[in-house]
Amino acid sequence: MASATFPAIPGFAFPGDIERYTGEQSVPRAASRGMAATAMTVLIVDDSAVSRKLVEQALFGQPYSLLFAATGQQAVELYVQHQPSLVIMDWMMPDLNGVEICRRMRSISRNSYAHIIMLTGKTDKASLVQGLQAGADDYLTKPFHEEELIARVAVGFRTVELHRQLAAKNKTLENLALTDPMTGLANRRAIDEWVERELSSAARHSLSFWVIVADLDRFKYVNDTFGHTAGDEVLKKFSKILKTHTRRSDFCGRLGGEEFLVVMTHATRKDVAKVAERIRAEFESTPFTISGCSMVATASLGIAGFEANQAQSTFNSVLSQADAALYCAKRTGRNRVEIAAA
Ligand code: GH3
Ligand code: MG
Ligand code: MG
Repeated sequence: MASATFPAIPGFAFPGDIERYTGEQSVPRAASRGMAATAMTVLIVDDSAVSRKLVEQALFGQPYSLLFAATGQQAVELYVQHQPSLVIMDWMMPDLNGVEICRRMRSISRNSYAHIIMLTGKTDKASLVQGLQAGADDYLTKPFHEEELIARVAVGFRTVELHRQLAAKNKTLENLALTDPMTGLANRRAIDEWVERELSSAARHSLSFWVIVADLDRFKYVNDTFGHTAGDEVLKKFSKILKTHTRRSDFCGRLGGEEFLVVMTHATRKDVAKVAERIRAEFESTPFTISGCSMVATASLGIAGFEANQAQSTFNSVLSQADAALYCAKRTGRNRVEIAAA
């Protein structure tokens, strides 16, 4: 997950007694302790300046950057702009009440979880249930106990950190589920998901869309002669060549076995043919040394696609045309590039 950096808020006027507190005097700046500037930010929301001060004093000496809002509207704005990890929120506000602010904050999608603590003078259970149901994680009643507030804020940051770790792990798993482990290229699942989207966008905007399919030649022979491990090395080498000869915006994947795919957009028929030919030539001119023996592997490639105006095309139809071109390359001698008729 990219860590967001937030620009300064030029001209952001805090009316009345609203101040954006950077913690320079009383709270150590998070950045100076080598932390991400936004990771340890607490947004304190209260219409009473005295109450805000009490929370500020309670958190004095803690490693948090503090932001202050005196109205619900400002709270939501600061929440969007600064993505604080933790919010301490008063219940009764002049414009929006705590429950409404909570609901609004929860409806805003963001990369990281925020822990919301309601700080309220209301002690009846029905109100507390309402606050928790609106999305608050915890609550404290006023007047609060300083040590308890500090402890609960620390618990909140622990929860936020767990959320962050979980999100990072999910991202890793997601990437693994879409990656071919041997070559690091997109796997069939990723190809299906990504290419279909890319194709419909190309068709909608009348852009070009090209598929190159490549199949290594007589690969069974490579395995049978040099062994499966050597075969794997050849597959990895071919994957590297695919990556080096395509742009970052192109898409390379492993369809399965010794079959690969490249999707190119914003390219002419001539460009694509040139790229495919370069891939073929580079692979042919890369000898492998296996157990002291030198060997050369080759690949055949088929191309299909369109330069524009193909709203009816599906990925499967383009892929089968590219496959037909590939088998034409196989039939006519291998180690060749064939392009489907326009
Ligand atoms: P052609 O030129 O007609 O494509 O012949 P070929 O031998 O390449 O085609 P065939 O489909 O007969 O054989 C493909 C071989 O690819 C057989 C299979 O063992 C091998 N293969 C598939 N996946 C892997 C892999 O992950 N690693 C290795 N080493 N070999 C693989
Ligand atoms: Mg093959
Ligand atoms: Mg094959």
